[in-house]
Amino acid sequence: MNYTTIQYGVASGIARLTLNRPERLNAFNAAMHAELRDALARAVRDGARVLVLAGAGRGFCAGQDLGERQPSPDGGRADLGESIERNYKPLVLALRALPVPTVAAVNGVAAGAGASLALACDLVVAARSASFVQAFSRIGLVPDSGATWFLPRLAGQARAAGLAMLGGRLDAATAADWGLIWRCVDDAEFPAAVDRLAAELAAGPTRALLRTREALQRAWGQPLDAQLDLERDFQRELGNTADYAEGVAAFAEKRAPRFTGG
Ligand code: LHQ
Repeated sequence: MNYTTIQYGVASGIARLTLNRPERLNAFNAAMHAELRDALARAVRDGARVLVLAGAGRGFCAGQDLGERQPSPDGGRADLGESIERNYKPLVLALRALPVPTVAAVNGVAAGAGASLALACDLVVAARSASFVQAFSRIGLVPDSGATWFLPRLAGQARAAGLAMLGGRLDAATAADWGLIWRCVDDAEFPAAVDRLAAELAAGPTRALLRTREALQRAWGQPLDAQLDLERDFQRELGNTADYAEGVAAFAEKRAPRFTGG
């Protein structure tokens, strides 16, 4: 598939996927959804060990392209549920299930479903000038693409309600203070910080990182006893991997491990 709304490339185990409609702050249209789905699957086929999601130009992603989903002239009966069913839900689930760690490199404003997309990634690093906007209430909608699930879990109920109901801009530094994202870095250091993070994850014990994602996610929905069982099962599995053997050998030999993801 040829891409017209995203840029895609893989090098040194790092797949970089850049939303590329800068004149619309990288808002989603139907083509971008199709290309994103294609590129996520391609990154795995290309042997990537980490996926970095970023935006071209001054924004990260402004959510749904509002020019494409206008209310119908006869009284606002556009079926937005269909957009979610067909595009947003599969995208969020595909990201959460991607068999490599994911990084959202939030270079600028992330609004509406664009913010949800970032929060669906394993780690979110944002430039200090970036911001997060739960734009939905401003246009009479409910937060979607997982926002009502992510926000209270990450930032707590009170902050989730303020963000979602008021729809104001949250600057990247406050987003980091509130635990919504992993880190906020100065703009000048942002590209290098993203590269370092991506390289570290690409050289990591991929299977262990994926089981870590899964364990952290399942912890939200089950009691401690069940979580301890899950950790036991994952540890049992990972104890038989080449990466565990390598990690222990590297420790004994006082050198950095060379993980292969196996
Ligand atoms: C845009 C957009 C945009 C088109 C900026 N569309 N052009 C799911 C199911 C189905 C349908 C409904 O939606 C959903 C999920 C959602 O994502 S709903 C939420 C949709 N997104 C929004 O409501 C955000 C709308 N945008 C904004 O509020 C602002 O643009 C933000 C806060 C993102 C950035 O503000 P500024 O930095 O001041 O930039 P700007 O407003 O000047 O935008 C720059 C250009 O980008 C401008 O075009 P222009 O031709 O005037 O230069 C905007 O019209 C365009 N743009 N967002 N979502």
